[in-house]
Amino acid sequence: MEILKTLEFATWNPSIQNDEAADYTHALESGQLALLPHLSFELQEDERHLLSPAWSDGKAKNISYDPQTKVVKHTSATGADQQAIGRMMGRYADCAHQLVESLFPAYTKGLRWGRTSYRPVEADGRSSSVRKDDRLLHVDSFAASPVQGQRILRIFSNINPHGKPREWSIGEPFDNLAPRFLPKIAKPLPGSSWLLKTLGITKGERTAYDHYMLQLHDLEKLDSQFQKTSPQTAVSLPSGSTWIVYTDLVPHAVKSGQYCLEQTFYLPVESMQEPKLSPLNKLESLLATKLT
Ligand SMILES: O=C(O)CCC(=O)C(=O)O
Ligand SMILES: [Fe+2]
Repeated sequence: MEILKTLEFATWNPSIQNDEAADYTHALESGQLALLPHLSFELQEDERHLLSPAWSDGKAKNISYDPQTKVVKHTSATGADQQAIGRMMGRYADCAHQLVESLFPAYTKGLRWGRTSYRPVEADGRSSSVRKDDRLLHVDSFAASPVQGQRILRIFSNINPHGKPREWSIGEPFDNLAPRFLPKIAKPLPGSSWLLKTLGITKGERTAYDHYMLQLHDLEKLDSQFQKTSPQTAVSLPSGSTWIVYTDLVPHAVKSGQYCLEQTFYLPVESMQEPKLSPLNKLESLLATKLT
């Protein structure tokens, strides 16, 4: 299977035929990264000053925005600057939403909003703990925010003003990875999900599915042999481009790049065109047990 599915669209709401949509949805669900090299998110004149790492709070990896409450977090900006960041990220959230609804119309009903992120800091050389280091190959799983089986669908746009690509690595398919790591993962402890929720460590219940996915994420990052020797393909994501990928399925790592916007959506497995292709279904088959 090709890693990339290149789509030539240059608008956020292209109109496409049903069979085209089914084809794009199949590509995405199979683990291809949909790259739109000509779809750029344009900043407005009064947003250009937002292109600086100084707007990060220096602690969190990314500036974060909630499209539903419109709250901006993890930024040093205050007042009018903070409002400008919120407006820019809100516009991006709307564009990403239109794009998903246009290319994958079957998702419209099930799609749930996640956060928007703005990444103004150079990705190469940010210091962080191994578990938080996205320069290491991993599938996404969020320790504090269980998805309870839902898919993690993410839209990224490289808005670098100096033409600098964002460099990613893509690892081998989930079907190769999961059997390699699953034997090393212990079952969740009885009562642990209740405890994590009660202590406020997780927002909602960490299901068995979340447990296995988080362990998979952590074990991949912590395994230096795996990081060194597993097959990886370099993918260069040009400035002025947009890409869409199921990051819970496709192992990825960011090697370098600065100035990126990202929108997260969650999708129930039942809303997929081919639910069989979900990590939930794959893990349940491998473990021969229900995980949610
Ligand atoms: O910042 C990036 O390009 C991707 C980082 C990553 O792994 C993620 O956001 O899940
Ligand atoms: Fe990731």
